[in-house]
Amino acid sequence: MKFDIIGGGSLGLLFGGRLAGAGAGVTVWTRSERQAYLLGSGGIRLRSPDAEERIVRVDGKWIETAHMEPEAGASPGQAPVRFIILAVKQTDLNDGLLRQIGRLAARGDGMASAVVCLQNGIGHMERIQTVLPEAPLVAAVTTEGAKRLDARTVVHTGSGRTWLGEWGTVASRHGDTRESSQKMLVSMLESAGFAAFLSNDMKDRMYNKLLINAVINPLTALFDVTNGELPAHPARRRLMRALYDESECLLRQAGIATDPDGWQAVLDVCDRTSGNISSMLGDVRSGRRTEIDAINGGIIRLARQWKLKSPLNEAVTELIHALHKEPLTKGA
Ligand code: KPL
Repeated sequence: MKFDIIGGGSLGLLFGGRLAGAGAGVTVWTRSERQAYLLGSGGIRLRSPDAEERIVRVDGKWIETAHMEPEAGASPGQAPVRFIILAVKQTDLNDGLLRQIGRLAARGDGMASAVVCLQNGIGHMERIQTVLPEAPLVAAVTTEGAKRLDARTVVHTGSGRTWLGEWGTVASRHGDTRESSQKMLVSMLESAGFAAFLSNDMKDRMYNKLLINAVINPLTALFDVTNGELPAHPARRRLMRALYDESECLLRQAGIATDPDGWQAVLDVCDRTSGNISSMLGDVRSGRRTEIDAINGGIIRLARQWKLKSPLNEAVTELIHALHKEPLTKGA
């Protein structure tokens, strides 16, 4: 089985490294030519939480060269099943990148590759579907914890679960093949050591992951703390709870089946990934655009649609926007 991993961030390296370690053919497509070179020449360095390390060989390619891939039918002997794992943040999902992915999906053995989408937040599946109307899409939600240390090194900071399910209704030329290929994907992920499951209720799962991100991401970024430090302080924990309650109540009123143990799930993620900084804090620290509009912004849009109020989500969204324009320095 062949995998194209789009993005050499923490999740891209974790999934790419473990799949390659389990015998899959893996190409990691990166935004920087240098990272592609480093991965292709040295492989991915996978570190377990107890600091055990192994190096796995992968192919590293620069995403700008995607248009040079062979056209459909030009590559005899290709693997019969191929997945493109889209492991970049929502903020990096621009039309140019999606068109590159469309080219990758259309090349090779004539069998359309499924595109597996691992993004946080909501709204991305609809956007991807608009730009790639022909590609079979698989929505994915993962609670795996990973931290990238450098261009080649990733630490698996906490084991989680990954759910996958078909998105949309692209008519497939291969009928049943699609369902069986999703089963093969799950069993490949299992061989790579992931707890992976097929799901028929991906929308609810995505919203339940959204609830976790809507609490942890903006608050860790605003307080400049690790995921584990966030609930450790009583005032921060009260704020987490208030933001959780507002968001959960809104989702429920909008007809989403929220997890009855959702609050505990938020605390569990903080615990399992306690040494991590959230992706949003990472973005704020490096002056990059954050995913706030896809996370808390998504909740605000839903609230407006249902004529409901979302004052806390609005407040954290405004504060993160302000922080992005004027990053705080610790101790300032
Ligand atoms: O998904 C995450 C993120 O940082 O974006 C969490 C679950 C908060 C783990 O860090």
